[in-house]
Amino acid sequence: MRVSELQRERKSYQPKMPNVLKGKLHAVKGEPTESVADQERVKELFPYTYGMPSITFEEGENAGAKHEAINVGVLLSGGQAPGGHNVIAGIFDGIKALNPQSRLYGFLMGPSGLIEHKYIELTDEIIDEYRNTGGFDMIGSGRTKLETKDQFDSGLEILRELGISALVIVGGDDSNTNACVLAEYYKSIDAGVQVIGCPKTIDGDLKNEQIETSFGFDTATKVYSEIIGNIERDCNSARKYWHFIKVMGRSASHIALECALQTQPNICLISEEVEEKKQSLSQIVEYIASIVTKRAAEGNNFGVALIPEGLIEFIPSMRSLISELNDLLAKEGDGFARTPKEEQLEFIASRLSAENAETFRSLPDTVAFQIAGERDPHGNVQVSLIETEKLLSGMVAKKLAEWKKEGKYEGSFKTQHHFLGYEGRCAAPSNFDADYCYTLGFTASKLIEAGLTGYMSSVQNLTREVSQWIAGGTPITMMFNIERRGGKDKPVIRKALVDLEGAPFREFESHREEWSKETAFVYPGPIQYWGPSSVCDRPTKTILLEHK
Ligand code: FBP
Repeated sequence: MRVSELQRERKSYQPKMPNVLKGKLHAVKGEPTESVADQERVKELFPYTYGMPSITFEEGENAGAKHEAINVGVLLSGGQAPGGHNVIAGIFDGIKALNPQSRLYGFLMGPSGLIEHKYIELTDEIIDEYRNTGGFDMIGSGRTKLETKDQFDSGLEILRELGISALVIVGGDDSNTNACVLAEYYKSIDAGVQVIGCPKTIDGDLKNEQIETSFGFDTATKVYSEIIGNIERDCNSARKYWHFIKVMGRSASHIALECALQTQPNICLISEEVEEKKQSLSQIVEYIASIVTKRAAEGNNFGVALIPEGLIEFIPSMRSLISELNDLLAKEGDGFARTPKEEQLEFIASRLSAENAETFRSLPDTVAFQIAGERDPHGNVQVSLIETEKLLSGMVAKKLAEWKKEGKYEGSFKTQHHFLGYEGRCAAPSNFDADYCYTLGFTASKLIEAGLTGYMSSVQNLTREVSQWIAGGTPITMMFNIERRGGKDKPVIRKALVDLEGAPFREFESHREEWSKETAFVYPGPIQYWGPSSVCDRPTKTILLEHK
């Protein structure tokens, strides 16, 4: 692999770790836990891993530590997030510190590597090449769902063959849900394999009282904010375009909100608010058009609007359309695929209920095709493929043309479109993510050492200095509730959407009126890896506000 100068220098960065992980420690058990909802149902489904206590590591003698060599497996699941390689490095260093003969195996391309027995042994040389780098390319990632007994048994075969007694699954809410199901199954058959989860996703929606943030959110939002700031500066220099910028985050709007707090754009939509206020597409369009009109009246025919990727699914009429479409495509997907392209939209419209058919027919063809496109393995609409930014700017242009005729708007509306997603997911991790990920990995090795299973590695106190971070483990069942998925009730980790009563949204809400009128742009600039700690180590505004 060719190595850049930055990478060469960055390789020698030694991630900071909480003091507690530096010496001898022991696991302190908290009270028995309960799931966030549906306690009886979840307890019934997870008799072996329900109710376990939270774990906090404290300084002191290692109690009951196993010092013999252990073999551990790791796999990366789902979308890339900056810092994944440091999680692996943390596990590696952790198990080697326990016993230098310990071995770490990486399953290739996500859960499918476990099922299909594709793996590599991760040696010192490999690990060193990837320390503090972005990406998941050390072992690759994938979205195969790990959920059937056959898959679990096939996984167990290779784990046994390699003498692996613990598996770390690095993933988002769905992957950690499956990690818990796997932990439960292996415990129920006394397989002798521990399963530990690790909270990953740039979307920031795997968080709760125990998990303060998922890794990758910090770096990805800093990368997007840098780019948004650059666009804002260009926008404020030329003063002739409205920039519509869609940002990733499949469902939750945490990314959009964090970027708005960092860059102060004129408009930022928050999907959760749209849902709460039951806003229609035309109301959203009018909201944007009215801001464009007010700015035009001041001679400002330019601006920046942030659109969260998942918006479309939070507009009630679109949500209802998508849900009917999901069922329809599940049943008649083959028929749809066989239909000639020019008849496909009508194939769908004619099979929908009257109300949803009307919504579907009102969409531009390109967007209608995108909404009817292929689902991901978890059954999600692939919102990253839907060009919401173009849909909205097109509809705003139409509205402004109407208002112009009525004498309500005087101005010019020229647009540029951007989608910020993939460019942030593999960035070199910020100091925060480099430290956090390494600590998560090291903590996972300590949970393994303590003989635990069905736990997620959890690190708290993240707005303090790293030395004061608290390392421990949270039983995954604690995060469960029952949700309707694919027509069935399933135990899943509850996704954290933007809390409209929470401090980050409140902060945004208190400023958005001012930001919409004035040009209050902030240009955060690129992530810094060396320099003053106030610049290099600062966490996101979201976590700072949440833990004020
Ligand atoms: P995870 O939840 O798996 O971390 O992935 C998040 C994400 O980056 C979303 O923001 C985005 O909608 C999706 O992945 C894109 O998926 P893909 O990489 O399969 O195109």
